[in-house]
Amino acid sequence: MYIYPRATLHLLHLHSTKMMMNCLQCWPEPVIRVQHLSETGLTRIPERYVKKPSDRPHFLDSIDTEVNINIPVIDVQELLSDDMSLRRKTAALIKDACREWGFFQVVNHGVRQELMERTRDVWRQFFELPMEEKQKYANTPRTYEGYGSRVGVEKGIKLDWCDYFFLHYLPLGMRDQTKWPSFPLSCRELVGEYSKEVVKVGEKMMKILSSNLGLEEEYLQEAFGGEEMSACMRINYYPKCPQPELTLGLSPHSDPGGLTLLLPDENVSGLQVRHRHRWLTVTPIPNAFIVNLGDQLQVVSNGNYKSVEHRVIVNSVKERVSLALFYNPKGDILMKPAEQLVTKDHPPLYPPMTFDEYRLYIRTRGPSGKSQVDSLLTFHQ
Ligand SMILES: O=C(O)CCC(=O)C(=O)O
Repeated sequence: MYIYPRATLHLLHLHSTKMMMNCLQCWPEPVIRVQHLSETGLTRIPERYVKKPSDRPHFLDSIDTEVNINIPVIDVQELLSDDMSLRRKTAALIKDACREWGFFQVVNHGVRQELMERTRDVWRQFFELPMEEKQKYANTPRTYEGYGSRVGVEKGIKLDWCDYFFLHYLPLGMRDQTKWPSFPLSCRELVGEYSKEVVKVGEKMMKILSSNLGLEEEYLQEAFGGEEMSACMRINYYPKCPQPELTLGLSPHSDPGGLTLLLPDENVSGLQVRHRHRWLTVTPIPNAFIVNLGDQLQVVSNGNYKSVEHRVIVNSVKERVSLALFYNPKGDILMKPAEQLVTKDHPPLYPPMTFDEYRLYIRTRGPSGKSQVDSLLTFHQ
């Protein structure tokens, strides 16, 4: 049996109590919409968005001029096949992609192309609405639901060049459709239909990820709370930026939850994945979802899976829209390494913690690379 050092637990406890107390009901400074800034036609971005030189995108670094590297593209249709060997072959491709990249694109996933396109279009129309209409949904750091322009609640932090809309889809008790845009008229209906279909893809992926760890197919889903798992969506809107070389649309981060299924902009790339110390720009494949592993899978798999750092660059020519569906654990159950993956030689790397506690921790500072999940690592006596 492994004992988590008291100091670690104490630190976590202190940290979360302090965070709870600090967690604001409103943002620490007036919120400025990035889209508004962009539309004023400014030629220099405000200081708040200028990253320090080491955090700026180095455009040459992100483009491999010799070879065109992309994250793996996996056809998942065969996961439904009756032929066991075809299913195993696809599962093996996913296993390799998880080990080498933590990111991959899936095609033939079963979500209708027309549903994907309409949902993305409806969000594009939402961001094109007059500001007064969008402001009706302005969010606060209490639940983050609604129209937002920052993540971290610490006063004075650097900001990203992005506005977003955040909503809860599951569990049902957290779904409040009155907080979703009522205009465009089809928005609520499309979001419901789209999320239902994408969650099904997430369920399928969780089974494969479980089996690939040598666990029962249902293990990860159960660890996430079974039918009470949670799912939320963040629709990102990256306006045109006059000085894209100085800022980022989204700072480096790993996703705090389980799995992310991202529908990127079909016309504008921007997502970069850190791979072997380099930032690589993902080239989206039409009608694919970009799947990546989050911190909770790193925790439950006891480090066998790694969440991977990613960020978003912006450009001066075209705005970009992306839809991220986060497949997450239920908020109040303890997430900890699976016992089957803990041995004498491979002790538990992470202390038990609920996803709600962890997310609060993340939201204090906003995106911070992999420092947050890494700070949970326990040291064994
Ligand atoms: O816009 C993208 O391509 C990535 C978005 C993302 O990383 C996020 O919403 O967490």
